[in-house]
Amino acid sequence: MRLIHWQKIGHIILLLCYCAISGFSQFQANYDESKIPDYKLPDPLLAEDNTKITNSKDWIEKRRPEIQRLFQTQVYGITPAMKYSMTFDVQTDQNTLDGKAIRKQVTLYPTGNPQDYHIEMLIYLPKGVSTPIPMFLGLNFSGNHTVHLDPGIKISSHWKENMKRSPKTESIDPETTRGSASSRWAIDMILKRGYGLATIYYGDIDPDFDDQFQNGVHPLFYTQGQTKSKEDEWGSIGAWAWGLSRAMDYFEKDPDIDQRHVSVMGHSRLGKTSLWAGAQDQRFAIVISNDSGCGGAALSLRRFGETVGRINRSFPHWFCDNFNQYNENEDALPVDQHMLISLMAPRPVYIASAFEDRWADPKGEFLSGKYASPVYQLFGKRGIGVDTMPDLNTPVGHTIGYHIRSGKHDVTDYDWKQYLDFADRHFQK
Ligand code: GTR
Repeated sequence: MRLIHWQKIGHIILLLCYCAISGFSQFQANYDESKIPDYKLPDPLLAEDNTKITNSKDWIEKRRPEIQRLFQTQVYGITPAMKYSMTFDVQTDQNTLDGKAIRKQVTLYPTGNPQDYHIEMLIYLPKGVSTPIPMFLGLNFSGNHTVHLDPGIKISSHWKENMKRSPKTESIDPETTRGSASSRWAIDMILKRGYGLATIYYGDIDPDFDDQFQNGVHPLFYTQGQTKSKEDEWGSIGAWAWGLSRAMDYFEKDPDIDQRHVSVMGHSRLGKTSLWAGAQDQRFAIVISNDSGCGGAALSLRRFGETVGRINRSFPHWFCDNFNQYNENEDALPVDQHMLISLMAPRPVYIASAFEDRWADPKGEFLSGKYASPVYQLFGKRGIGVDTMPDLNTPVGHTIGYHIRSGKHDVTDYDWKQYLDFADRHFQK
């Protein structure tokens, strides 16, 4: 009798341990503002030695590097320095999209050796423009060939390999997927407004699944004997952001492109990525986050919708291992996402939310912009310029732009129109 009793208790303890560790199955997102725990955001303007930062010089020389280091070691992981000389091949078609565009397809060889690794970039430029063209750059989820029906877009070999991984997708005929994501890429509108668009399939840089970083670009950077990223080294978001910087390296060599006016844009996990790319690489003139949510623009300390613990358990490969320390332990975070936004200063940054995208915490995304604004003031710039969230479909902001549009987690023409207006304003077009 006694034995049975202890066995039962043992089983209950095991079950409780399992639940605590997995935490996952029972995760219940909080969507109630009144249930958000009290929290205190770290102050972007308070340096680690407790001095208050009051001017842009101290921000640039002292505080910014501190914050960047914390995001590197605690959140996204350190990105290795580029130790190779990248080379590339370009295929140009002067007459695509019914004569409206020039299409370039650029194969990037990050190590300089085509045998090691390659990444395919698709570029559309408006035709008939004699000056270098300002650009939007963004990673895509489903292959370059899905952004437009254009039959000339190459289908990436990495995309084909990724499709083979699942019985659900292995027999898909790639031709039937052309243009399937075109509603997210307002290519006609972008070209009409005088901008170019460049995009790369994110799986070309690092396939989006947890394989302890055996594929993608990570192994190119392992030191002798290393087989996976260390706790403070880059995960997939770090690698995707690195890929965006390689696109920028190419832009610097293409005289058709105005590399001083490149806006890096991303949606969702790729919005987290555009922010991290913009934070690390100041060559990006404008940074745009579309519905980036947890680990992107949303404040982690609010614990509204997706949380740090939930994201790390669902996607163990996105951030660095050190970020796991903050699972259900957000109060210990030395940074929150308003400080990621502050790393863009004084460059313009745009944060977009969608009303039905509660998982991404629209209010937390807005507040990041608001609480990054004091850093912009050091540069004599107005940040978001309002205290409370604007009405639906009513963009606000100065150097930090913000809107919440009606509808779901997605990228729509409405979003693109705001990004184009924002770029026109800041590039004085
Ligand atoms: C969700 C994830 C979000 C967001 C989204 C996406 O499953 O929880 O953080 O990034 O995926 O990238 O589509």
